[in-house]
Amino acid sequence: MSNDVFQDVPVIPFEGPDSRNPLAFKHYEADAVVAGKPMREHLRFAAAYWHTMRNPLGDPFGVGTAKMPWDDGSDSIDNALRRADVFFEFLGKIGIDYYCFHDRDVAPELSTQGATSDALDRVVNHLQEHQVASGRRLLWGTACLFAHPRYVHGAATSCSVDVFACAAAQVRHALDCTHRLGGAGYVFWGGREGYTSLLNTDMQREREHLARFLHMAVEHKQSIGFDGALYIEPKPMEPATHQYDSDAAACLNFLREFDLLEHFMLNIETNHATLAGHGMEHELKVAANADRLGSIDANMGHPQLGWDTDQFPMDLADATRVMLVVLEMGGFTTGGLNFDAKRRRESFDPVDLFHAHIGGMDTFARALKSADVVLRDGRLSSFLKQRYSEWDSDLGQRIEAGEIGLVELEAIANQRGEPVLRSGRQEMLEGIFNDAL
Ligand code: XUL
Ligand code: CO
Repeated sequence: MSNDVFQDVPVIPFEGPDSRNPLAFKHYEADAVVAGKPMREHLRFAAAYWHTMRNPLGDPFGVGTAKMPWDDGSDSIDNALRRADVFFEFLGKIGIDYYCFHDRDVAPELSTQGATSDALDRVVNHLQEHQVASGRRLLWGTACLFAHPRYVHGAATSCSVDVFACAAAQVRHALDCTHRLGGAGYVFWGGREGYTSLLNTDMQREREHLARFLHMAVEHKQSIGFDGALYIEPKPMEPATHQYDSDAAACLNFLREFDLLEHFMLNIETNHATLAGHGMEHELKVAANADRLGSIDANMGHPQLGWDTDQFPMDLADATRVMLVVLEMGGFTTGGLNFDAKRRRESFDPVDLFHAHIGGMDTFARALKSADVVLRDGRLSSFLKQRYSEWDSDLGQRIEAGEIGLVELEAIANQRGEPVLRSGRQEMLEGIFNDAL
């Protein structure tokens, strides 16, 4: 099954921070124990099939540049099987334990529904053989409900009931494939579940259809005995002008409104947070506070580009903020860090796949260690606790317990006089955080 297309690339070794070898890890040491468990178990890295194997690196102004000598560009099943071989060779050399895919990344869409389904089943069998041979696992699967022209008006939110049925067929099959591969989760990202104009959109009807669709997925999941997590992946826009899953708070509200909350976790992506006008840390905390942080699409945007550039996560401070939330919630269970990231168009050589993933993995290894330092140091958490300590007083406790009303508080406020406030010390705290990096 091996093509050995990456002949010039060794299995990437850990050489430590003094190494100058670009094809070595300086910080990611899979089995080194940090905060009580090996790095690989904390980080649960996954490679995204769509970017690693299928992204030609085009942009709105130019065609793809990626060199993929193993790919003949055809929609043949042989080509699809060969790509899977190359992908698992890549996973083995880079040392990534998990992967994620859309149905249409791994297998072609053919001229009939039956042929397309058969193609997917054949490729999934092949992926399964690779999983067994390598011990690597599926972090999550998903269905591509946004690329084919039939989804121009959306999939579960299409004005066409026939399109809704096509989307249902695709999700049914993708869920079964994910189950068959022992996937730890399944993602819904609503790329076209939204609108470009409210003049032609019945927003409430579309939201109700989306909820019904998700309920069907829950029912199907239960009927086949799939016990992986279901995730919603928030994103505010692009390609739609507005997506119904626009950010973590909107998703939580949607799930609550339609009685879906107990069935779904969130898969939070850094660049989507940026597009929503939030920090990644904000999105993660919103999800974690609701006990709904399931998994992460680890990437980053560009400060000067207002679109989803899906760059590899190389920002140590931001990655440390991510790992702080992950450690504080006790780590991933079904989720992990999926590199939903693509190389720049200028980085077109196959070896750049390695440089990109090494960079992202080393960033998160350092982030894990830095977050552990922050937590063990304890100054930030004790400052936070201290900042709210007045709420531990008798008065604070009575307010929190709902034992006191406006009139009684007015009397207390009049009696106590002007409150004495303490500084928020933001810059001091930022310094403490930076010390840990
Ligand atoms: C698109 C995006 C998707 C999802 C899976 O911005 O992030 O690739 O992660 O459909
Ligand atoms: Co994503």
